[in-house]
Amino acid sequence: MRLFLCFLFALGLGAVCAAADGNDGPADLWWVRVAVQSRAELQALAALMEPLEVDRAAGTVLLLADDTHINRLIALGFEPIDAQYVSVPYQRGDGGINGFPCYPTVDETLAQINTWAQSYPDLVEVVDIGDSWRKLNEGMGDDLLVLRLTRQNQIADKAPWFAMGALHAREYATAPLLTRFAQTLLEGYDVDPDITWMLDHQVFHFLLIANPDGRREAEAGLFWRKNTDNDFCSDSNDRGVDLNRNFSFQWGCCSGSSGSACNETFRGPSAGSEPETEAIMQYVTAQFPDNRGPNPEDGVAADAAGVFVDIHSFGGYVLWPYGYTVQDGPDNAALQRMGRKLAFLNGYRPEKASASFNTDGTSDDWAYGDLGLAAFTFEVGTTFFQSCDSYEGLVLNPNLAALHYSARVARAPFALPAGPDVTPLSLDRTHVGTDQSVVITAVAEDGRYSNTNGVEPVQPVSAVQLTIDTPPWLDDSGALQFDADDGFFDESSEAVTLNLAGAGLAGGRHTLYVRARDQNGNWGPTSAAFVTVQLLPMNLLPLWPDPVSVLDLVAAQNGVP
Ligand code: 0X9
Ligand code: ZN
Repeated sequence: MRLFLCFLFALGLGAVCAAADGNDGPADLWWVRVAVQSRAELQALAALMEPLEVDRAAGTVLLLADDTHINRLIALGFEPIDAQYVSVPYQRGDGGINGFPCYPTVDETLAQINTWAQSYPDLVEVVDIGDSWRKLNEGMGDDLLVLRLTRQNQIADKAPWFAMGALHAREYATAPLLTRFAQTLLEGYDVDPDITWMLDHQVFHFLLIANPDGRREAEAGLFWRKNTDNDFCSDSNDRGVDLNRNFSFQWGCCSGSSGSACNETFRGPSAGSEPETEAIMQYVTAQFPDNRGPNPEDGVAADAAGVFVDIHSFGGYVLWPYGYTVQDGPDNAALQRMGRKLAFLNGYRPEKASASFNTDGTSDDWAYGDLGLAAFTFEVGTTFFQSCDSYEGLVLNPNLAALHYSARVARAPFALPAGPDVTPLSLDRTHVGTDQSVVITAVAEDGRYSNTNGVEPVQPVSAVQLTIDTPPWLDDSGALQFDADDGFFDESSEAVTLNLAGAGLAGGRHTLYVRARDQNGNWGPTSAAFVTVQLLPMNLLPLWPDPVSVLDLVAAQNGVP
């Protein structure tokens, strides 16, 4: 069961709720500021957990705390003043592939999808997009399930984002990485401001396991790559079609695949012959706009929406189309720019997919070549059966950061990566009275590119703006402007500040949207923060209700009579 602990602020006008998972899963982490009255109190607190920042003048201490810590703090009579969500820490599930407990099996992944559908009915839809080869031909096998995430609301024009894992069965880390990314989205809704606006205004399509038949063979320990189509190289462990050579754009064109059935890169008998590739192409075509012009040399419009990511392993690359030819496509500069941005985040090498050798019939060439989507292949990790230690230590977090970025630009992936990032964005308080201001600081940074393969040009930041409750891509006419801390917008990295008065804002939680522009006029992606406006002046309110009632509240929330 999932319980919620709420920290009540100032007569309950604002509340921050932490999901307390009991034994069900990981606990959320919070930055919590706690009031301390004396050195002795601080000492007592330090015995419990590490004070990260002590402000003696204000009598506050900053802590990193999970729900258990927070319960303990409250029980000891400490007063949490504010709390800011950090993240849900990663925790291995039970089970997993034999010898690799960090990688959920096909069965576990499909069960997880259905569990999430039950737990998050306002965010999750499960779409059966077709059958695997075995299900279609042998009566066993699996449905191809898309985990579709978006907040059910009235918002129109949602930008689409698609990712798939395990198209190549043996690439163990791929599906778990995406599963984990989906989990961060689900658990971050209404808690993390960026995840909240993304789920409000975008749709995420996860085909976590694109090749379940092959994956089941790989789970049994075989280095299985293809699907299990038994019409080719029949009844052997080399049977099947390489699904990443079977997509219908430039299929078999360019010596980038094999016509021999037992080969690893066997392209199949015809373009899109396999049920898995057919289902993917049909689904993606139905869910995404067609951004292509009538001629192959027509580029995609700068404001075109749609990101497509295919996760593979291994090698440490961020690849973009085309793979079938060494010629640059019409949008190569934009794809390269976004590729360098993604590579900055996951630390990999950004390359056009044909850099080392040609491949034809791949998923990314199809998604870009046919539909004009910003399509990328990540080659994560250093081996197919990546150990859990290196997956958790090296692969997971940098790739979650890259995926998160790919999602934040889904509305205009051919344009937004040219603009500056706003990072970090911070507020000096999460709750503000109507007689107070909140000081918003940020760094706008235009140069967050990997320059390990060519150098991406960078421009000075020219403006940073804030809109309240309306995302800037919908309407920025009422935007407030940040000041450059050094007085001038003339560098590619600018520290900026804006004082936002609580006066005039309605009570309750607001979303602050911040974005920056460079001197070429390119806006970067939006970063958001939450602030809660207290209708009465903060200094007239007690900071915390009577401790006994708080303990009662926590007990009640935990079902203790
Ligand atoms: O060969 C492939 O399909 C990919 N490598 S893997 O080891 N995962 O099999 C590379 C594909 C490169 N080409 C494109 N991304 N277009
Ligand atoms: Zn692969």
